Amino acid sequence: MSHETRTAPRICPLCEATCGLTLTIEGATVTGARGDRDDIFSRGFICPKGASFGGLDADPDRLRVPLVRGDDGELREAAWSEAFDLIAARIPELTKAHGPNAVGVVLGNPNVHTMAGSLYPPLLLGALRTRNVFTASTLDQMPKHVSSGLLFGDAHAIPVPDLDRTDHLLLIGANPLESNGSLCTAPDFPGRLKALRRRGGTLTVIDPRRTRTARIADRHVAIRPGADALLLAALAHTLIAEKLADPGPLAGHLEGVDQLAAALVDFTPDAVAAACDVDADTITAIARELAAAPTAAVYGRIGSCTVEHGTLASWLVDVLNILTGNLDRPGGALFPLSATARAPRPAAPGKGFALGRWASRVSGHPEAKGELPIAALAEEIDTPGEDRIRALLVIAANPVLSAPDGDRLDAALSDGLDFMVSVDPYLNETSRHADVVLPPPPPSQSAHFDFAFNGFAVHNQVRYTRAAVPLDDDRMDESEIHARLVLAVSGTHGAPPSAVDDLAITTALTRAGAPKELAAGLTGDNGPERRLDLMLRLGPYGLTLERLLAHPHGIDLGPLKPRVPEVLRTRSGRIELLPEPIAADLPRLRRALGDRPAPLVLVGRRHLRSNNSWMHNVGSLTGGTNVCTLQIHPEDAARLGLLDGATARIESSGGRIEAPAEITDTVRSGVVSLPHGWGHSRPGTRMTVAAAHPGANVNQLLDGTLLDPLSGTAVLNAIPVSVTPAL
Ligand SMILES: Nc1nc2c(c(=O)[nH]1)N[C@H]1C(S)=C(S)[C@@H](COP(=O)(O)OP(=O)(O)OC[C@H]3O[C@@H](n4cnc5c(=O)[nH]c(N)nc54)[C@H](O)[C@@H]3O)O[C@H]1N2
Ligand SMILES: Nc1nc2c(c(=O)[nH]1)N[C@H]1C(S)=C(S)[C@@H](COP(=O)(O)OP(=O)(O)OC[C@H]3O[C@@H](n4cnc5c(=O)[nH]c(N)nc54)[C@H](O)[C@@H]3O)O[C@H]1N2
Ligand code: SF4
Ligand SMILES: [Mo]
Repeated sequence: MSHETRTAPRICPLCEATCGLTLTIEGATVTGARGDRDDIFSRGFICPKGASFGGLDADPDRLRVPLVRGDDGELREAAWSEAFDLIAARIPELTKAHGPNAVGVVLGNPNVHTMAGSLYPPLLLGALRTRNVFTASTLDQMPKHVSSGLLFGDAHAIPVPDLDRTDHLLLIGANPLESNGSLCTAPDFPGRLKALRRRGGTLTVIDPRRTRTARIADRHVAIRPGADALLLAALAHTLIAEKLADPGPLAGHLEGVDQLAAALVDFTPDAVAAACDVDADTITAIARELAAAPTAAVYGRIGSCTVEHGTLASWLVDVLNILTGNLDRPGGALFPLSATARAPRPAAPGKGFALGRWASRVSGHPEAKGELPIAALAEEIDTPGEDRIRALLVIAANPVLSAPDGDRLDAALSDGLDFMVSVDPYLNETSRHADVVLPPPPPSQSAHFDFAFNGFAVHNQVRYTRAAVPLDDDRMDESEIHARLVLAVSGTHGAPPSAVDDLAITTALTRAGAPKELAAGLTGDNGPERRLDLMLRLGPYGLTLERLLAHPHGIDLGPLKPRVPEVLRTRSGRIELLPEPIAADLPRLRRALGDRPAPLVLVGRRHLRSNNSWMHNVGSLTGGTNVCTLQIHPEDAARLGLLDGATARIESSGGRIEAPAEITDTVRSGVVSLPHGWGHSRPGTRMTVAAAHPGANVNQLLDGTLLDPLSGTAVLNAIPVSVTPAL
């Protein structure tokens, strides 16, 4: 291998911002990363995670070849063929003996950051036909999918704020200055917020913490956690009561306007003020500002989703966009149109969105979008009975840390399974239980295309980067890993992986009603590239892979445009403002008006140099302020006799943990905050740096029973806790 220094473009896969990077490569090693100034979308922006691309890529703890559990119970390195032989021997046998639901599938967050994770899981689930499907969505954005499904008939039709053109942004439970944005793909989100203010626009942030985002806002409202649905309902109520609601051209596409007004009648600013701990005048002022702004967008994220009324809050976000005439108009909230989306069809009634077509076996949780709540994964393994999960395929997920009650799940994975596979670069808290670990190559050796995030981007654009470094001889591309997994579980083990891509191509052509001959004309070096080529050709812009390769810094497809009514897939063909499941959940919200608030509740937080549970193993990203401390307001600390740096004991109905106290007035009184993704203290992992500073697993405070009922999403914020100094 030559050791000359060269550069290569690579889209950053580390968060939803999808920045274009320029990697410096010596031999086969990435020695540097900077923002690509020519990238048509990110224009040179980079954050500390992207700048650490080289360290993350070359982490010596990354697995290189498969691990297989031997007869002695220990994991040992094995050949790829041995690993897949084992899967092909065990999974079909288990489904034959116990039925398809005996195999569970867990899909984690990085699947939306890899090509493989977008292209193959649908085929895997199609082959397995199991109902035991769990993903990170039920720790995250499932409420938004459900509300979009009900309002617009398509769970993936999620409007995003038109960040670069709006005059007014109402941002709820999101902290893009640390997270770089979510369900709103916008490289340099901080710069875009500052630009909004520079052009005379206003930013309002609703967050119980004075976050970095709140600090650059015109107005910060430190709401009581968990009360956003009430606040949003009062905003909608005010718009209607003060006759400020004006949906504009959308009016002809709405169903249920009068019913909505009636359903919200109890949620006056006065009625919700105490529960929100926000005075009625402030609520009225926010509603009036929203109505008065030339254009405005309401945007809610984690703090509005992973809460008891997550689906209602997510629904109300778009109700406000609709009532103010901002949905589907420039400067408001619009539906992006990505290059691989299905080409727009003429507007027509659709099939609508069904919830609860089946239920989980043990607790009877309704499915949403074909998924069951990941908070119920452990009980589906450790509760005896027919249809119990006996084998588990875990792809890019670490639910022992990311989901409620890791201790129970840890025990279930250890004692309750006949067979487990992990597709993961690390031996961590979850993958340590696998019988087979299949490690994907580091990102420098993988191609990248954002199938998911282009559909949530604030500007229509498309970019593709091929692997920057050739694949090591003993590694396997993640797409090939996924394709072989599909073959292994479906009894066609031994067929070439390209057979999976060919099947996907034939299916896509049939579905699109396109001529079969198109398949022969596809270009690309491998199956995933040919599939990408097909999706581009069938897509709304009629692009090709060849064109994309000719534009290594991307192709600008223009600002977001109105898409109503073409985007709607409801049965009525209109926006259904008050869908039945929402109406049926509103009495629960009404009852919350009378709840006595818990004296102390816990919320989460993210750090710019961290990402969920898997980036604590890179030295340059850890330490400093990126630590697992319990943030607590000085008044609360004084009342509880807690000193800065002292160990605090945090207890909730689901469990108890300990963490050092960090006294700070950035959290409001009555609120404490812990980050998630910590708790790297279990034996049998291979994450040296992370294990040296393990932190505490905040999700051990939860027992998995607290869910947003409509979406099955775990309640991860606004959890009643008690805090005491540890003795
Ligand atoms: N208390 C609390 N809990 C939370 C949250 C919170 O705010 N508070 N946030 C939730 C949210 S939003 C999410 S999305 C979930 C995330 O939950 P998970 O998806 O379970 O967690 P991650 O830490 O993202 O784990 C990703 C796994 O993928 C592996 N991985 C990394 N890169 C790759 C790759 O290229 N290929 C493959 N195959 N694997 C890879 C990592 O090693 C790791 O094991 O956590 C949730 N948990
Ligand atoms: N650096 C970094 N970036 C990330 C991640 C990461 O772990 N680290 N994770 C990625 C993932 S998977 C996701 S989903 C996104 C998430 O992206 P964001 O949603 O922007 O993430 P958070 O920083 O968790 O912001 C949630 C905010 O909600 C506030 N909050 C908590 N409870 C409530 C409440 O009841 N009401 C209101 N109004 N606010 C509340 C919290 O204080 C917090 O500031 O970030 C992504 N980007
Ligand atoms: S903001 Fe996100 S995509 Fe951009 S460099 Fe940082 S981690 Fe990568
Ligand atoms: Mo997430």
